[in-house]
Amino acid sequence: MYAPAVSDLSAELWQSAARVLDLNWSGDHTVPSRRLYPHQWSWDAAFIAVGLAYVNPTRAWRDLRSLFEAQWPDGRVPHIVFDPDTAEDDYFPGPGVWNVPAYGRRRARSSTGLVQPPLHALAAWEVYRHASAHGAACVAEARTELAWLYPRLVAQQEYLAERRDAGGTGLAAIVHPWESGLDNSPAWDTVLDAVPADMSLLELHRRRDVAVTDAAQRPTDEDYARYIGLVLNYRDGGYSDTELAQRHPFAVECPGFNSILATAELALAQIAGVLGRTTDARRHRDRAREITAVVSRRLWDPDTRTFRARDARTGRLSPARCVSGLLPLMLPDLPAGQADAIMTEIRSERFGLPAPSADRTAPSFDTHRYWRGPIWINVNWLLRRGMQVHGHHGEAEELRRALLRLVHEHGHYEYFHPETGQGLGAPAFSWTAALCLDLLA
Ligand code: 2M8
Repeated sequence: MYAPAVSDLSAELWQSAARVLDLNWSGDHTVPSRRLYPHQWSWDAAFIAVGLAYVNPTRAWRDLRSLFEAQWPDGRVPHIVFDPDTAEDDYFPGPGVWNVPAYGRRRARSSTGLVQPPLHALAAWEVYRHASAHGAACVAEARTELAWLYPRLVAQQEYLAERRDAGGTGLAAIVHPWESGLDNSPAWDTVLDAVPADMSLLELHRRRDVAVTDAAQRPTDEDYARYIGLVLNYRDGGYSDTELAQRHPFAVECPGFNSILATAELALAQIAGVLGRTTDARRHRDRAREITAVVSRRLWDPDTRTFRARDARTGRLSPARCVSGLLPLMLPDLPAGQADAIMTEIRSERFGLPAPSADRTAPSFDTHRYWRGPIWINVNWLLRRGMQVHGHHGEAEELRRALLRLVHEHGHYEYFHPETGQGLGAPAFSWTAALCLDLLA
């Protein structure tokens, strides 16, 4: 294991982060948190691999492989892969609700039918990039793993580009707030207003999250009634994406999700280059530019000079300013005027560094409730990459230090109070720990 030259304080943080990842290793994959999320989550696996690249690259590859072994024949990578050794009651909604066959060949692990932001190509590229620090055997392993993953990563992109283009515009639509990774973000409020909240669903199904963590820090029962209603509608349609906008009440183009989709194409271009696939590399770069152009045109609100989520059914932009609207900063081909506008928004009283998950000045801002205000390390890590892409190195460094300070003072929590820094949600949270390793390196 190699550790960078760091101060004592950083050494302490490095060790505690590595310990969290060990604690959450199941023997096959890393869980986000033992109590709250006892299965494997899709974009968590990507963030976790970024951190494992420093302390245990073999495990990073195992995590990604584990997830992709549960990939559906249509290319979708499920948002949760269930651990068959975990009881149905340990997470809600568990495998019994989703009723999905186990696609994986290695072990019978069933999954959900939803997806999450496709961050895995970037993660695979990062793990590969760091392999040389661990020696020749590790480089050889990384090449084998990249070759195994590449066609699967391409299939994941094709699923999103072809089956999820609900608006016919060239962007991928999400069919559930869970697919954004930013579950109860105010970005979905106006769309969800039109989705019935059938509270009787919560009599049939008992929430598990509020039994193991503070309900004031989680989505509300009304949110959950809508979440479950959407799951049942998508499930009962056979998880089909045909005529989504007509058949399903939630089809939204999220600026964060689509910026990650384009970033994945850029990472795939790098991977294709390593694998000697020059024509494919060029195709991935072209795709990244195409997606960027549509994000720039379709999700931009010229009046407020911000990016917003768009309802693919009505064509309306969300009125809420959220952290997802800052993520197009990750795109190198974003027009300079739009990148500058994002930086202006970050520096404004509405956000600041580290960025909270939603506009601090909005009436919906809630310092405790999950994706409606608290600070999350993962989206700030993505923002920092965006700052580096657009040459804002001073602010990227300021953000890096602020994130490390937050975790050092308060622990490896799932999210943090945007005013006091208090740790919220689950302690010993995997992506917080994993990304700390990257921020320290
Ligand atoms: C949260 O979402 C899950 C549902 O997928 C939940 O609340 O039960 C989100 O923060 C999501 O982004 C994350 O991937 C997941 C596991 O950490 O938890």
